[in-house]
Amino acid sequence: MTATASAAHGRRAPGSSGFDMLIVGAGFAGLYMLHRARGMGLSARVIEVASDVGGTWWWNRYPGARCDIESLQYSYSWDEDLQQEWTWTERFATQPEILSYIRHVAERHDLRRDITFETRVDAAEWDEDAARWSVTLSSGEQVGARNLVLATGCLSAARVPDLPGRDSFRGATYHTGDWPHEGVDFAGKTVAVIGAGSSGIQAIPEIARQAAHLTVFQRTPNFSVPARNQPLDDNYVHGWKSRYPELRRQAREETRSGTIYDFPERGALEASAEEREREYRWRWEKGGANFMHAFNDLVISEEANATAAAFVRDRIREIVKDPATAAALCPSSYPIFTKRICVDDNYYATYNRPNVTLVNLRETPLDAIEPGGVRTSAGLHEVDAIVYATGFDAMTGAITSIDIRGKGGRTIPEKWKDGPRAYLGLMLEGFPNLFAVTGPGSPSVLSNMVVSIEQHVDLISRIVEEARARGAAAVEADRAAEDAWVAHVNEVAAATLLPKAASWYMGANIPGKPRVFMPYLGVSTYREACEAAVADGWRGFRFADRAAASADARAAARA
Ligand code: FAD
Ligand code: N01
Repeated sequence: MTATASAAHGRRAPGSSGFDMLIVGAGFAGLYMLHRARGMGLSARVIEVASDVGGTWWWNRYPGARCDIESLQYSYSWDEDLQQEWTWTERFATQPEILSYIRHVAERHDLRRDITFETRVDAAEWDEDAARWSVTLSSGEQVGARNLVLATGCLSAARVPDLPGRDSFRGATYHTGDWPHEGVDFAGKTVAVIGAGSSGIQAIPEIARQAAHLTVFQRTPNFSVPARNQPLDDNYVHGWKSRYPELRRQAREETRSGTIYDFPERGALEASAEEREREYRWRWEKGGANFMHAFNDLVISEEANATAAAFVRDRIREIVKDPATAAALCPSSYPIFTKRICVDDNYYATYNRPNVTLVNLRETPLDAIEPGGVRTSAGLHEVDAIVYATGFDAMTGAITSIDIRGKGGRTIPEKWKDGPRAYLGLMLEGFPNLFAVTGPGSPSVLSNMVVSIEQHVDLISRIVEEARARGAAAVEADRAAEDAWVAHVNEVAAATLLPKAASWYMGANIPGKPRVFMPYLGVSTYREACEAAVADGWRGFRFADRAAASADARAAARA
């Protein structure tokens, strides 16, 4: 390392000029970033508002919460011993099991000693002269950081809609994404669940088993496929563990979603009606999101897509005994797979229980929350508790809730007023040395997120290494490259049916949020695009020259 580079990036004690890297969030992303930063010899600290590690799996403790990507795939690949030693007990792990896995990782790599818990990052300001971020914590402390990594999560800003009278309710209220740690006992209670997305669909069967009566308030029905969750058998686990490195490589480099499924060989319209039925049927019986991969044209052809949607609607009508309830549960206003597919355990059959009622808010809209319950145009539904399964300000909410000011004092909401923009979904022009793990414009929520997180963290590490090798104090996305990437993300989405649903992918669940398709479709193609940019002399990245690096040395000397 050159003398200049070492001045710019060598270890410094926090409190002098701060850290080489400050990481916001201690979920899958923040923990791996910390591990990599340590490996590069950087001084690094994680700031986490929760009181322990886990991110999503710390917050979302609602009954029924589990992953919908098989546990053997929804896990880190960077610690070969860990992936051999860890035992997943079920095909789709429960929230407590995933949380204990993440805790185990934190202990195994002694990560907690570099994490500050119960502290929020409130603001960050780019200091052009010093070429570093000045970060304000909720404790009032100011911390300097050369690099600021937003490992803040795509689905971490829980959202309770601003319903009239919301705060007047005299019973207990909960949000699935901020569930009490001591659990909730619904026995003997009348309960309302508002929302029927993935969280609602997982929670509803569990709450129905406990509550005296459960009323589900549904505005838009979702498509859901059965999980067919089961204990993992030893042979299956051995099959994975004996080929882990190769299977992980395949997931990263050869798939659209970062997950290995039974991949399709042809389009739905190339198959006869009987062949389609057979294909859908065995996937439905096998369970899981594998169903989505029955044919290779399901997200590009409306006609093909309609065959899968019809199959699921037939299953709903088969399972749900009351025809009016079944009709209300059948989605018809958007193509299947254009909202995140839900994966359930006994969801539709739950509506056959005598203690469960579905209220179709399209027929009887929700007027207000009152002290005694939920009022729709048909009258008051009196309840003891309300569960909001109303989702998140996805992908951008956690980022924009931090007051981040880049070059010239520009804020991210100003930059994103027409929709989020980031080069490769990772770096923002005008915000040097700021990285968004799984940011908008990257595969993120359209993928196995652990795979996408690992790829982003590895790429960030390479960018920081490259800056160090060049003696550059700062690296920033190039405006033209950012424009081209945003156009490409839109072009890829526009070639599919994905923008056709009013989904949270489009920002449609947040009033006033620009309607832009946020994630990038394609894990392997995304990885190729990143690698091509690196191979092409770091195309799209502007590394500051050595003069800027010496500004850093001067700033460090001043401190
Ligand atoms: P998170 O786990 O969200 O962690 C971000 C952390 O940042 C949080 O702990 C938060 O408290 C902290 N934070 C945010 N802002 C601040 C701030 N200003 N200051 C301090 N701390 C802050 N993905 C899949 O691929 N497969 C699945 O099966 C799957 N299941 C899911 C189930 C549920 C119920 C939910 C909600 C999401 C699921 N996801 C799934 C997506 C999941 O969010 C990711 O897989 C992954 O856990 C995200 O990890 P992360 O570290 O990027 O973010
Ligand atoms: O949130 P959502 P979620 N009045 O936004 C309704 C991941 N995840 O927490 O569609 C009435 O999908 C809203 O209705 P509508 C996964 O990526 C994964 O369920 O806007 N209803 C909808 O029904 C997932 O996609 C798992 O008409 C209102 C619901 O609330 C993402 O997290 C499990 C309303 C919100 O659904 C988010 O899922 C859980 C209002 N004012 C989560 N506002 C796995 O299984 C909102 N709704 C892996």
